[in-house]
Amino acid sequence: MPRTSMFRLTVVLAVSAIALVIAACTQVLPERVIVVTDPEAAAAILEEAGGGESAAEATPDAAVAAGEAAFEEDCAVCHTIGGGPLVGPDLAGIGEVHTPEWLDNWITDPEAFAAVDADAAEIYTGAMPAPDLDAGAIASIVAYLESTSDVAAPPIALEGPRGLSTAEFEEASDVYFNRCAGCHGTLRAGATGPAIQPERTLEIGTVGLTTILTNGLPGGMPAWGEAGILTPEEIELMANFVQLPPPTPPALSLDEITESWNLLVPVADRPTEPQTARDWTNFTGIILRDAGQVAIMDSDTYEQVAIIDTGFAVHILRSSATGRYFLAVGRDGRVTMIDLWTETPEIVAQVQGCYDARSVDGSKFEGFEDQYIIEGCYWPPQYVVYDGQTLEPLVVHDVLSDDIYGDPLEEVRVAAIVASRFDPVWVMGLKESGYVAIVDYSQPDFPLVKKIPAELFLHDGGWDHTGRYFITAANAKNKLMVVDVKTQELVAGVETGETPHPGRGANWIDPEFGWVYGTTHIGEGKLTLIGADPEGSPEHAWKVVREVELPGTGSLFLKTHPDSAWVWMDTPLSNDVEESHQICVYNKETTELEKCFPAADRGRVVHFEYDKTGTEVWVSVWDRDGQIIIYDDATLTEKLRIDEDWLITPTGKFNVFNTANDIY
Ligand code: DHE
Repeated sequence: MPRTSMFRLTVVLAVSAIALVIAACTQVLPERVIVVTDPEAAAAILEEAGGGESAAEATPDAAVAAGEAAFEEDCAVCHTIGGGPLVGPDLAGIGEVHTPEWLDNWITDPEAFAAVDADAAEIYTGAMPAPDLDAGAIASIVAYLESTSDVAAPPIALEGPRGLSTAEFEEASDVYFNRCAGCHGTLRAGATGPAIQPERTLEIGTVGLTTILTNGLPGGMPAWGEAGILTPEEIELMANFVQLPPPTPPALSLDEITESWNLLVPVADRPTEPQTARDWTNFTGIILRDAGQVAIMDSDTYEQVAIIDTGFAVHILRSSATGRYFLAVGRDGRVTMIDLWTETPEIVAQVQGCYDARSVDGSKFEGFEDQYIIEGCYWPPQYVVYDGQTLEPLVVHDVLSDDIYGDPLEEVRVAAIVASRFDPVWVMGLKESGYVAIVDYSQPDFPLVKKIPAELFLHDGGWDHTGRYFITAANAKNKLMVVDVKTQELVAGVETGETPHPGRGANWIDPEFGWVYGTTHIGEGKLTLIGADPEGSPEHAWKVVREVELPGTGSLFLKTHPDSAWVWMDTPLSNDVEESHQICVYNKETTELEKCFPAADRGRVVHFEYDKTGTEVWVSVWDRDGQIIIYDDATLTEKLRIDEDWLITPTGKFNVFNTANDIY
């Protein structure tokens, strides 16, 4: 029970407000709470949660000293005592608000305690984790908190942002575009990350925002400051910028897109057969993200065949249906078409259809190979269709609409796009509105012919093994959504774990469940397999059939090959440096994790691609001083490490044969 009601009210309000803000930051909604009034039930739940011990066995002074050390080690990242709020509230005087027993139960397991205690339920948001500490350590922290009861918390300053000069505003807009917009949205309305419009950010305040930007948050918000990516000055700038109303970037019309179109080599001037003696179908394109380049490698000889200046931060490569052209799309919305039939691969056309984009693909249906190209925009909310040989812009279509629940939107981003082999259609995920949309390229004007309600915040995804089902992550909803493109219906939404991120995913045959589709997760260390064999194993189709624990969170990509015994997985977004260097390999036959091993001493080890024969796996060391490591797939041993100056921030890799044929 509260000891000082006035004080309690102040602190609880502050705690609640900050806790709500944290919930907003991590997109964890306040839990729905059942208040248990039966003391025995409460005791049982707490017992199960490991709580219930309330006193340190050491002498009071020793307990306080031990508690202070434990607090510094485990709590001070989020809390101060008298230093003002960080990610969590200032705990000055908390001993006046709650009894030691209450604090002990709360620290031991906030979630379990919130289920049985009304005061805990009031402030529980899901943001505070149960610490990995034994009962004695928790009791000593409580003793320390009690000992600081006379420390006064400074008043919480809700000053609002400082004014920014035009130059500062522009600089902040650039940083936001490069670092933040992908997850939080151009208009900051949220998607993979939470909404960070002024109504939220003003509540968090400059100090809170600075702390979050510096230290990150559980669930995927990077520690921009700790990681050395943003300087303290940039963090201060961004903490102020995000409290101001977001600027709305302009539209981009078909005429403007056409103005940007640059046909460097007309079709008549291109070779009619390959001019290279190399097997160009076994070329692998490597994105050199921060160099604004794509390297083309000969995967037979490991030689670098060309370095192409594509421009700003290429995100993905896709191969045209015949494989002849690599299509690169940059964050700045520029599409680059690279011809692989020339003696040395070269750019034949470029165009900018968006200010911000992540996806591109070609037409793959029989009779339409290499005829059309689609680009999906993050901003403006539109897709653009181009001629498949020249990149001449043909049409622009708006995708802005209400979301699947009827709520109005100002921003809808085109996320993953796949090209069907069974129909003349592209299938794309519309992030904010939650629709899977189908574009028919056999019709004049390339209309969006169907919008299938799926789930909000669609992100990445790919085909099942048959190419009939499009499986896409609603990653902020922890689900994979499955759409039958033949019937144009949603067939399932499957909860797989915290923030699934399949990339294009991986398809293989499980010894017990038949065909499965796998995803790893950004938010937890787990490989999840869902049944993907509705004909051979209908009882397991689109259900979780296996979960395999992985050491380390922050996985982005997994990959396999029909002839491989393994599934390769990365964990580049782990906040643990060692884990961000590791590779984990799953054994398809034993259905167990075969091994995890460190692959590099720097950067982040990310994204896999096989060579055409499916016998070698290429992995990137994503660093200014980057590397490509090539493993023998049969033995899982390193075959070659390419460590050359031109390997600046290698990220995605795309083998022509595998990409053109959707082998993953
Ligand atoms: Fe990606 C795929 C969006 C961050 C490397 N990324 C995709 C796709 C989307 C997407 C929608 C699917 C395209 C398709 O299939 O048509 N990515 C986003 C983001 O919004 C996000 C979270 C933040 C951002 O601002 O971009 C983001 N992505 C990253 C990275 O940080 C990575 C590792 C490096 C980078 O370039 O920024 C990265 N994304 C990739 C790669 C793919 C990808 C390599 C393709 C995987 C494949 O095998 O197909």
